[in-house]
Formats: sequence, structure tokens, C-alpha cells
Amino acid sequence: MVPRAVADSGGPARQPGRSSVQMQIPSWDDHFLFGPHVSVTATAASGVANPRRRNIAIIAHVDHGKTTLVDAMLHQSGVFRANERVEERAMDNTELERERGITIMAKNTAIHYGDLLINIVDTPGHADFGGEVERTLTMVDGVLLLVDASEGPLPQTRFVLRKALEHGLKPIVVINKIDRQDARPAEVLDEIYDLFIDLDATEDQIDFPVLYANGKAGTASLDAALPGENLRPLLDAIVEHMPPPTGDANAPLQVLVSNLDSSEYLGRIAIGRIVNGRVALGDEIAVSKIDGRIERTRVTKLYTFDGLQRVEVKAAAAGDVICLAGIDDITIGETITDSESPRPIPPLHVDEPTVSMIFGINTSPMAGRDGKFVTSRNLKERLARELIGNVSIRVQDTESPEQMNVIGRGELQLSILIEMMRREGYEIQVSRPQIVTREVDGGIEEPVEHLVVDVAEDYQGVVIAQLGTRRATMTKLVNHGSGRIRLEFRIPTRGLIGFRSQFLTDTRGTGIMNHLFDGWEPWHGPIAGRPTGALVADRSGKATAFAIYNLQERGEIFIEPGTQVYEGMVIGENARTSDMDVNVTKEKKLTNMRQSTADDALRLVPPRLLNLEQSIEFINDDELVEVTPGSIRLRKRVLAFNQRPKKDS
Ligand SMILES: Nc1nc2c(ncn2[C@@H]2O[C@H](COP(=O)(O)OP(=O)(O)OP(=O)(O)O)[C@@H](O)[C@H]2O)c(=O)[nH]1
Ligand SMILES: [Mg+2]
Repeated sequence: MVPRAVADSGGPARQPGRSSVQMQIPSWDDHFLFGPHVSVTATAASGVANPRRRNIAIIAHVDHGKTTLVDAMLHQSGVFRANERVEERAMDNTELERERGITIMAKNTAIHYGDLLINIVDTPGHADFGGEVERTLTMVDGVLLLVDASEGPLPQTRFVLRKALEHGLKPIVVINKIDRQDARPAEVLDEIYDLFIDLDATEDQIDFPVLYANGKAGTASLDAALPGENLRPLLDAIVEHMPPPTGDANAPLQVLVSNLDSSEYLGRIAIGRIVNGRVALGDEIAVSKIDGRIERTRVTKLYTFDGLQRVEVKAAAAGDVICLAGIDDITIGETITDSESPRPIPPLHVDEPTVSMIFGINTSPMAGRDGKFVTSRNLKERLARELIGNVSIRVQDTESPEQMNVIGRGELQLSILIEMMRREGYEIQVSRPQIVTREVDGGIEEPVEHLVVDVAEDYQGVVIAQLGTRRATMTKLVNHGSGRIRLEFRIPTRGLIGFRSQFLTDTRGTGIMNHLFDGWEPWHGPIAGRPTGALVADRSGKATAFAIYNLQERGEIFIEPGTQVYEGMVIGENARTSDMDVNVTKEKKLTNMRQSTADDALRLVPPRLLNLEQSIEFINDDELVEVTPGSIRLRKRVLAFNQRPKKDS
């Protein structure tokens, strides 16, 4: 089904530009959803804080269309002017989110529907950012669970739904991307029911409304066979089925801080939902800190959400989601409360992270060339700052004052942090990711994951073999008969480190893999690291085409001619298991005058330039990734050839 693009009823047609995209959203009179034909009849019941509010989160597996659906909601509620150019996925507004096309941080927005204000939190779907979803759920009363109409529920669908059900939230199921050629809504709905049952949902929760949506076109329908015309069926379902926020506006104030934002002008901004009470500009309030201290302050700036903006308000009450600026040092999990009778809300607990990396100051001979922040104090301060807004990261001291152990939910989360630091001007070096273990009854336990892979049948053998060496056990094999099969495994988290690039190579880039933390198990025994050795520069200098030409048959080269190298820098992958120290700066012996153009004649294999994530996946325990604003280099931990312990091969 291809949606019909309807011309705007007024104003110029939207112009697609280089940086904006013409939304295929049926448009109408901007006030369509404000019009008198929308009447909302919710009445105040006992315990209802505000019958004209709905607070919801949109949750799903990665890429199932959450942010795109929010776009459509914003468009149809008239947030944008008719001819306003709006970027696709407007909520993904950070640089890294836009570059990668994924949501990294949960964000708030709000739309008007009839006389209702619907506060919406768009959440990330990637498993590494699950902590964002967890903290967000304290702000809402219900969730839209989006499920791709072809892919069906995937590991993160399970994770986010489990968290939502644990919070007792009301779900509405949205089977999205119904326009896909391979959509199979009836089967997917069955799988969703199975998932709810599996997660011990209550009868009330299983009795969820179902909508079929094309978030990209901005349509929803109650019937899979009848394409919708707009999102009204979905918005009506929210009004009808999502409970209005409960709470008592006359009780002492309680706001649980669930999100932070900041602006140059306002400083740190605390975002949370007023659970009880009311708050107004000028009020004296207390902040109940994580460590139990109570700090008194005054409300100087108060906002609520409206579309993509924050709007200043004078007062707000139970059920509202608010932003408060001007409170120094406030962090997630603290309670803003009544100054006379402070009532802290127990802070939220999120799942503990399981993957760690050592972040150290850059000790390479090229340190300090392009970074602004290079000292251990800089590093410590930056990591301390990260802890404020990032609930699922832990930072520990190590024996060395120049290194910190950073623990997160996965390689992606940690590499996003590294990438952010690099762009801010930091220079660091990081180790191969390790997993966190724990001791139980004298034995060691390690985290294990539920892994789901989708591959073409042809690659089934190689993927199963590769996972076998990583101590995975297959738990399920489903063949949908489409030429692709879905395999499920239990695998130690350790076995997944560095697996993604291997998997993409093995499946020629066509495989899809997703995994999710699934508990602790006794140590599974050793898992071999990278089977190949490294080509290591044996001296500093500039790499020459001549040297690279002579080395390229030994393995794969990671650098281009002209790259500055140093002793101990990894410049390629050896085809053999041992490391090989090589002179990559060697010049051709000059016999006469016509030397300078000789290099041009050499046929060089294009180098495999590794990005940050690929570098982190590549390194072994005796190697590091050096990250600076301008470069990513691989190196041996011990640079000097004669001091390096030899690997047995
Ligand atoms: N065919 C089709 N594609 C869609 C639809 N909705 C979203 N997409 C596409 O799916 C991709 C992912 O969309 P997003 O909105 O970024 O998904 P998301 O759930 O927000 O992703 P994360 O936040 O990273 O978890 C984009 O390429 C969208 O254009 C839909 O209804 N139909
Ligand atoms: Mg998103």
C-alpha cells in the first residue's frame, strides 16, 4: 500500500531540500486535530491527577519505527507550520544520532489532541541503551509497543515490554511498517501474544488494543486489511485506553527526576513528572539527593513540553511532565519535593552493566598533537560528568591513576561515549572490552546473552560453526520459508565481543544480529581471541607506498602511504597467528635521479581503514586503540619491540 500524498489545503507545498525530506504524510488543515469534532470525554475519577493528560512512552526493538512515528504525530498535531521544513526523525537531534540513524537518548515531546495534552517519550531501541528506557518508564502511565510487521518481536521488544509490564504500565500494541511487502501482521500478532504470556502479563495487560500502522506515511488502522488515512485511530486509542495520570495535586510536592537536559543559557535542566502536588515559579522547594541530603532552593524557571519546544509556564501540577532549570548538580533519580515536608521517592534501579573497558590517557609517542584534553584529571572529570546523565554507566578507579575502568551495557554504548569524547577534544586509549564476572558460592559466574540472528540459508553453516567456537548453544531454528532463517542461541557475553565484524564478513553484510542480556551462568571456559597476529611498525616515520607494496602479501594493511607511524603501532593484520614487526617506512633504494614518481607505479591494495567500532572489535588483550580528535590508531600495549612479551604461536 502506497500512501497518497495529499496536497496541502493552504500554503505552499513542502519543498524537499538537501537537508530536509518531503514527508509522505497526508496533510490537511493544520487545525484538523484541534477542531471541534474531536471531543474528549475523560472525566476526573478519584485519584486521577489530571483527566486531560496522557503520559506515554514509545518502546520497541531497534529500527521498528518509533522516531518516525513521533514525526508523524508531530506533523498531524499541527506542531509545524504548513510550509516548515522539518528534518526526518526530528527527535533524533544530536549529531551522532543523525549520523548513525539511531536514537541514543530518550527524549520528551508533547502534542495536543482535542483538549488533551499527550506527553510522549521517544526511547532508543538498541539494547546498549536499555537504561534510557528503564528510567523513562517512571515518567509514564502507558506504552505504545511498536513491532515491525515483518520482523516481529525481537530481543529488545522482550526487554522493553518486560520492563513496562513490571512497572504495571498499560500497553497498546502497534504493528508498524504494515506497508512492507513481507508484512505478516497476523503471525506477528500471535507472536506478540506469546511474548505477553511468556512475560506473565496480567489479564488486563494481555487485553491490549492493536493498531496497524505505517508510521512513515502517518496512518493507523484498527484493521490490518484496511489502510488508515491518518493517525486518529491511534490517538483515539491513546485517549480511550491509556489511563490519565494518577496523583494528588493537593499533597506535598514530589517530582522524580528521570531525565536531564542542558542548555548554554539555562545550565542543567531536570526533567520529571510531578507525581504529587503542585509547583509554581518562586516556590521554595527541596531536592532530596541520592545520598540522603536535603538541599533547599527556589523555582526560577519552569517549563512544560509542547512539540519540540519547551514552553515557560508559571505553575504545574500532578500529572504534568515538567522541566526545572537552575538547580545546581541535580541528577537523575533525585526527588524534587516539598521544602517543609520533603518526601523522597525511592530512586530507580536499572540493570547493572556487564561490559567494561579501560580508558586511559594517551601514552603513544604521538600523544597531545591534536587533543585539547589529555591529562588524567581531564579524563576523570569527563567521566564524572557522564555519570550524571547516563544511568547505566559505572566508573571505577584502577591501580593506575592514569586509567579508569568504565562499565557499560555493550560495545556500542561505550564506543558512542568514546566517539563523543573524541569530538569534544579528548585523547584517550582504550582496551579490548572485558566482561564483568561475579563470584557465587566460590565459583565464577559470567553474563550470558540471548542472541537472535537472521541469515540467508546459505550462511547458516558458517554462522553456526563460528558461534560454536564462541561457546554458543542453539536454542531455536525457525524457517519462515522465505530463504532466510532465524536462529536463536544462548551465548556468553564474552563470546559476542568482536563477533559482529566476523558475522558481517561471514554473511557478506546481509546478516542481522541482535542480542540481549539473559542472566548469569557459571564460567563457560576459555574462548579464543582473534586468531591472527598483527603487522607492527618497528620504527617511527612515514609509511611509504614501496614498503606497503612489499608487505601487502603478508596480510591486510590498515594504513595509507604517508601515514605517520611509531614503533609498536599496529599497521595491519598478519595472515599468520604471530605478530610480525615490519619496517613500513622503507624507501626504495635510490639508484638515480628519477625516483620520486616511482611509487606511483606500485599497485596498492586499498587499505582496510578501521573505524572506531571495528578497531575496538579487532584488538586483542595486548593491544589498545588510541583515539584522538583527528585519528584512530591501533597499537601494542607495550610499544618497544624488545620489551614486548612474545605470544606463543
Ligand atoms: N516501510 C516502512 N519503513 C518505516 C516505517 N516507519 C519507519 N520506517 C523506516 O525504518 C527505519 C527506522 O526508523 P526509526 O524511526 O529511526 O526507528 P526507531 O525505532 O526510532 O529506531 P531506534 O530509535 O534507533 O531504535 C527508517 O529507515 C524509517 O524510514 C514504516 O511505517 N514503513
Ligand atoms: Mg528512534
